[in-house]
Amino acid sequence: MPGRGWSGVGYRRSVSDFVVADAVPPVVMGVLNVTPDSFSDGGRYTTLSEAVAHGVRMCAEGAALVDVGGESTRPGAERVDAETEQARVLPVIRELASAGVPMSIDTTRAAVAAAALEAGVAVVNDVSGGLADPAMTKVVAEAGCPYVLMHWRGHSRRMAELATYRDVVTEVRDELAARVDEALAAGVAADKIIIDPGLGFAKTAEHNWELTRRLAEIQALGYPVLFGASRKSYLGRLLASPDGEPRAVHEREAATIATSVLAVAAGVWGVRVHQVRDTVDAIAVWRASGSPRLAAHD
Ligand code: PMM
Repeated sequence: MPGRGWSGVGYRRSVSDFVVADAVPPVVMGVLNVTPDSFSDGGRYTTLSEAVAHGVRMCAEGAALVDVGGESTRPGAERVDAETEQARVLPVIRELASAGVPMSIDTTRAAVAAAALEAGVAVVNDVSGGLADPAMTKVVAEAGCPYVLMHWRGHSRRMAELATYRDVVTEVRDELAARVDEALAAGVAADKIIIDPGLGFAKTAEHNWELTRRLAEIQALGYPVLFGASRKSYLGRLLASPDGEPRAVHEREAATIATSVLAVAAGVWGVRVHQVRDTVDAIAVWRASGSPRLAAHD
């Protein structure tokens, strides 16, 4: 089964060759934000025991990675300092590591990434793709760990004003390619790199849909793609009430699952979601149906 339907989409290698923490693609990454203010789950897992229980649960539900984050990237969010970020994530990571839960650290800071790797995470998920902290690629290269490198143009506070593109897909592709080149130059191995178009990060709803429609152009860079649509505001806008009120964050699950499965059918390596079990179920349906691929990507 692994390998079928995954090769030959312009990848330098088959996505199925790219196994992280024993996970065969499509990988489900479960979100664990230990922040008081993330837009989707902020404030829900702020005690150690709640956060750990949720991480263990997502792993049991089929998350190949639990993505632990201690700084909100919600549009407009103010930054927290590195000490605060570290104090939020490290105790959770230590406990989840001793419970055998495979994890990534969602951080833009090299020092936080290094401490998290030391504490037991397997993967670094950097929403800035190395732009926010010039020391990040060196930390990743030295650790020899997989590196999720997302498209990003600036911190959350300034994100909205940076959402200007002539053609969002070619610009995201080219800017990602530049980040990949920098990671490679710093010594990160090509087979450790995963790219992510960064839905919602300096992107309007139209930009997100255009990237979703033309994922193949991002995949053509030759790296596995992670896709993170879960509960994002463009889904809230899609499902708005007739008077224009966006759908509430926790009522965007069906849309999240539909979007994630379409991305899987387009050949992504993984999806980053809050609701692991339902996503795993939906992917099981996709598999049982013969892993159909979107025609544009055949
Ligand atoms: N989105 C968020 C945070 N981290 N990481 C990656 N690689 N891709 C994403 O799309 C992404 C991310 C913001 O969502 P959240 O506040 O629900 O975690």
